[in-house]
Amino acid sequence: MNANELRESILRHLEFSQGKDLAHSSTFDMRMALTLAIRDRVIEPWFRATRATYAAQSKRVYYLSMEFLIGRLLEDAVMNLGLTEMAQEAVTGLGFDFRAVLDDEPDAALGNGGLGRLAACFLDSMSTLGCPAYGYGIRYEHGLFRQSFGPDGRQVEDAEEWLRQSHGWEFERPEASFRIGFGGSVAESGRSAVWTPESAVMAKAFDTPVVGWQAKWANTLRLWSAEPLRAFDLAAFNAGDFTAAAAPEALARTISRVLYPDDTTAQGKELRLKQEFFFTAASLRDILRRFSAENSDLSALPSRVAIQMNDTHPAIAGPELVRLLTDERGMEFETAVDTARACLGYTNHTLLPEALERWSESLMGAVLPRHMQIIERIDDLHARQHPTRKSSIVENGEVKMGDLSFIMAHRVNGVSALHTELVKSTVFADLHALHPERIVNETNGVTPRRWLKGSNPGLSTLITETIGEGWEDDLERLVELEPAIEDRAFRDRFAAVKAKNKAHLADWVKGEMGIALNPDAMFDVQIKRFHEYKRQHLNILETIALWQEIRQNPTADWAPRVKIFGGKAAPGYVMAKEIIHLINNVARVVNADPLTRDLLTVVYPANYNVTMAERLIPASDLSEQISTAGKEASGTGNMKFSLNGALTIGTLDGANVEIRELVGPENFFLFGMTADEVVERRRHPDHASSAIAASPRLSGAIDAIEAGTFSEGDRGMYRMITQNLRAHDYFTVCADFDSYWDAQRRVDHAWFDRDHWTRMAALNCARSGWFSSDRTIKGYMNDIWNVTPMI
Ligand code: GLS
Repeated sequence: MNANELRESILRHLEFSQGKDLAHSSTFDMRMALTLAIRDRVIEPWFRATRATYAAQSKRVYYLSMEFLIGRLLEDAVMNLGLTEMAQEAVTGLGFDFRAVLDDEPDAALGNGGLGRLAACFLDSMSTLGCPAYGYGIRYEHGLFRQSFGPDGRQVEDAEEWLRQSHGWEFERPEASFRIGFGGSVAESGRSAVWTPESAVMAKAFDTPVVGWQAKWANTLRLWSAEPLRAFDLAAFNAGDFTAAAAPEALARTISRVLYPDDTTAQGKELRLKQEFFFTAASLRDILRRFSAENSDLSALPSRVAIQMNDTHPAIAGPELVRLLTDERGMEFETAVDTARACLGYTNHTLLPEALERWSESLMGAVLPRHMQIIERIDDLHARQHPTRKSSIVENGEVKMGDLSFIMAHRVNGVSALHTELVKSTVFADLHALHPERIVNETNGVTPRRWLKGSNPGLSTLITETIGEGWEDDLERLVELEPAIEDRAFRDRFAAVKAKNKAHLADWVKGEMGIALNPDAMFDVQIKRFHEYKRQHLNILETIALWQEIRQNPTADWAPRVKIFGGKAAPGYVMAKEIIHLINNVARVVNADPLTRDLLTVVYPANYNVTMAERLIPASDLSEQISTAGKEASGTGNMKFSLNGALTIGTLDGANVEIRELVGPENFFLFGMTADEVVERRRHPDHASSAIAASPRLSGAIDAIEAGTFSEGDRGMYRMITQNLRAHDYFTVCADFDSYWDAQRRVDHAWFDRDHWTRMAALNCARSGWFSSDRTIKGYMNDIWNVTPMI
């Protein structure tokens, strides 16, 4: 395709898809026309990949996930097709600002955080590697809520409206519709049973093609939307009861209406269970339909189908697949369990006890009566096969979805080396002892296309000029940068790229928030969901202590810093919202202080999302990865920062451990207790108070909060935070404070030798190639799915 053809294609879509002529087209019209012109280019690789998969009768991967945090798609697709310059030329030539057109696309926030973004990176890698795959999820009408801050600095939540404008990427597939039932009764007859649901909705498919790097392959993201069986109750309408007339539709649509805004917290809500069953059941029906079109022998299922359960959210896939194989296809129960297990894999993403899903037996029995029976039979079978096991799936009136997933999967994986070891030694210790071959590790990764090539064009150009092309899908080639890093000229260019990215970010912050940032200051960034274990409060306490110390000694040699925060708190998570509230008010006070103005600034732009991450990460100097050791399963933001040449200050938690090993301990600012030390330290009832008593800086910071310094004299405002720190401090903020402070001063010290800093930053980039999600997906393909690449 040449620039002229692209231009013609855009004009054609403006006219025939948008119904506009160029003169009257809006930015939206241009964005839609460009999207459709680009989508047209994706069709060829998409069809080619589908045909090749059918022709080779190859095994397919089905990635079942409640969340796909895909963000914007246009810029990524244009880049993967190699059309960036051409598209820019065409759009500019038609009188539009290319950046503004790209920025017009809503950020599809169909996920909460790391778990959902990982699924999106995996889609990109599976398409890049030529792994035949489908992503299956829910087409939420409203993604993660939009965050703003009230005048008092508190988080305000509003519904997110990504589907308000039509979504140019998707294809509606009304022929792929399945009836999904809930409740009702079960009639047993001999070996099988007949489930008669009490209510049902239709699951209708919407397909988005996912094109890989250089368009060698494309897969499908299939999202299910819930629709009523009967849209409208005409009798009720004719009788004048308009509300009743609309009721069936409203009720059905509720199922795919909103994404649960909770990360790492189990939701004991009936609607959530229905959402989980809804998309899992529709996906399995679709998988079996596709299988049966090519095969008549169900025993071949595991050789053609690999189903990955992304966390326990699709865990009902085990019993549902057994039900489909037995009740609907006549397979014998034990054979069905073995067949299902040979297809299924389960990824565990967290050890937090509150996040391990459990459903009450009574709710499960009411919503999915047949599945409850099957779960009990699976439990019995496992107990018979392993009589030494002390616990069971159903216990104390609850169904433990983690145990169910483990027992129904042939492989269970953790998401970083440390996390996998903890999976073995804690939550699944007893099951691991019975099935020692089942747990494997697949350390997370991120797609270098979006997180380096697309979001950091300056650094990408420098890399290509230094080591040549081809690193985008062979990221370990970044090590070839190492000899160049010894060169002062290269380091200067590396530093210049960072400086430019920072200047861009500073412009954006000025425009969004009216705050002027000193672009020569260190940009110190913590962006992620708000959770006590992630310890944004540790960061803000250190900020307060630093502010106090600068005030006492303003002429000392301080490294100027901009502390940047970003992230949302679950609407029901009061403590996390209080931490947000505190950060905003510390920012208000600190930024107004003329004594510290040039040395310390705190900014917290609202509504952090994928698009904002793409803006912030390339402009960061310091990456805050400061979770309580043992609590962050992996992290993936940590990898993106390191890849973009930010240094990490962090604990030995999640994938930080592997990052530090790979980039070298001398290029990483380590602090804090290890996971074992945290457990040991918590045994001392005074672990927090003794740490506070021993640290004048920490007590000074807590005292300032309690004196009303950040709450206009209101001494009780942040009682919830300070009392928790003084009394329980489960996440050991106090015990780690001094170590964190010292590490931050090592950071300051390193910052003064800017050339050395740049050297460390460049080494972080050069040694981060292993964190490509391509490497992760190859691991899944080999260790779990037994699928070979098609390209
Ligand atoms: C999470 C973990 O908290 C992250 O550490 C991890 O990187 C991510 C992807 O594996 O999964 N688990 C979770 O429930 N939400 C996450 O982001």
